[in-house]
Amino acid sequence: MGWLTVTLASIGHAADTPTLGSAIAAPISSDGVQRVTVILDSYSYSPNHLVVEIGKPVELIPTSVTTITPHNVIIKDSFGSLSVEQDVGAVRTVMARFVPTQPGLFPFFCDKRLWPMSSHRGKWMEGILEVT
Ligand SMILES: [Cu+2]
Repeated sequence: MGWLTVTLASIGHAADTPTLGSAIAAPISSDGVQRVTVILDSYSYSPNHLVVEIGKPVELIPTSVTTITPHNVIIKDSFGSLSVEQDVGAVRTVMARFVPTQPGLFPFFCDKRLWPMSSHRGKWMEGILEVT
């Protein structure tokens, strides 16, 4: 405790809160899918406030612009209706499909970490999925 605890805690809290950007509504394609690209960088998602409609399929296209650091996208809720866990390697573009069935605000985040640093979520690599 003491010095070490304080030092690690201060590393893990470079910022006070994540800064949410404008709410971006996922556009609905002609095939009825809400398709949206999210750019991953160290340590951010852009956009980081996504709005999707309940009951319609969502195709999330995480696209990494980092050259080394792996990231991921995790979205879970207490109802078990959301269960996304998608790795996104450096410079990779991947896809995660799901159908939101519960309205609400759900955090999405990256839990990758380089020990003993805090997780990327601890560096505020997180956002909000708003299901309306
Ligand atoms: Cu990450």
